[in-house]
Amino acid sequence: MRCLLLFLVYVKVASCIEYEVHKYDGTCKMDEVVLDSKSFEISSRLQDYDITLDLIAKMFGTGFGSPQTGDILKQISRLKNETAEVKKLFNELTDEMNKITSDNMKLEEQLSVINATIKDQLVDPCLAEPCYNDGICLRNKDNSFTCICKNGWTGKTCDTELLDCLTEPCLLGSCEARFGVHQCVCNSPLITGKLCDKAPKRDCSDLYTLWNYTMDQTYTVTEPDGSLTLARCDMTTDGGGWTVFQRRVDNSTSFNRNWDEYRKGFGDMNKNFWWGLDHLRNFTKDRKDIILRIDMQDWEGNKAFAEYNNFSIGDITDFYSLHVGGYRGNAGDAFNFEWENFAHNGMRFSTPDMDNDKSLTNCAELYKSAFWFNNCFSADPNGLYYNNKQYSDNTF
Ligand SMILES: [Ca+2]
Repeated sequence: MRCLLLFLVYVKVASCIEYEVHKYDGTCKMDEVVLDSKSFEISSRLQDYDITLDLIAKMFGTGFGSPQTGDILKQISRLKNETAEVKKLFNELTDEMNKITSDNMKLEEQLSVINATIKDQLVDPCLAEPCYNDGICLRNKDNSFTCICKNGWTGKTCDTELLDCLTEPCLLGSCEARFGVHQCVCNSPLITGKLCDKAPKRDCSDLYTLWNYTMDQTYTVTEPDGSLTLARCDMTTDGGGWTVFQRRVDNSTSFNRNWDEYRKGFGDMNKNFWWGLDHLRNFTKDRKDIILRIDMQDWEGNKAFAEYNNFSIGDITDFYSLHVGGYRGNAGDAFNFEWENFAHNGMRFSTPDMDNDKSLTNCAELYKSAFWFNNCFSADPNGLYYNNKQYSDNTF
């Protein structure tokens, strides 16, 4: 294999058969030849300088007639050496650049393969693992997916449990066949869970209507913040489901108590007690359907009651002010009493140590009681408990 060594690089060279002529030093190389015009120009100039230096040297001849001529020839020789050095360096850089360009092309090829793979995987919907409960994901032609669900599960993503309530009973609902599967149908929209086993226990009404608790006793209910508290439930009076917040059956418990005790509650839930203003506030907060009922009995056994719709109380910054709506009953409407100064609706709660009433005196201290006093009252269920017929007691 032969090739010509060319020094003139202005022409396209086709004399290197199977090899390529290196554009910068004219040698034949297997390497790819850089066709960059800038490199070509630099290489050409270096070649020009070399030729020019040869011409100058020729003009001075070979004689060393004068010391100046000798110096000039020495300088020319030095410049030629330096030009050759620069050319060599340039060729090395060019080779290096070719290598980098070649590596770069290989990397780009690899990158395009990787990109294609990733792109393909990105459109695969099964990579997101959309099937729950060990369902198997199949990729469809249109890049959607189909889940093959394990036994007991259904739905597009296998997230719906197929419950056969014929074997697993519904707690607060009934088992009905729907779409070929037996499923629990809950007794109330408030009840949730596949087996209708989740329902609120906000008060005795929830316990009665949702949970079918029918005994008159103390149960656990859930406050709005999730904490548990005890509540006394009356499940027999007028349809049941009543949360009792005050109860007096004898004189064994004093109701002449201070603000903190009325806030937190006191007494024995099986006998005489006050549930507590904080519980009452939580219980009526954000509710529009609470009915307040007051039952009372005198020494002759005569009974009377009063009921109010839309019962609620304010928060502590409002001193638990009383709000009631329409009246129903046979005891008389004390809360919206005809003498305005004695009516209780809208009043703040007062205790002997916390006078929030509208009287110049302190009603709670004066009557050893605590209530939503005005100036002062038409009802005083927390007042002194008389043991004889001189004064009737109130149970409420
Ligand atoms: Ca006062």
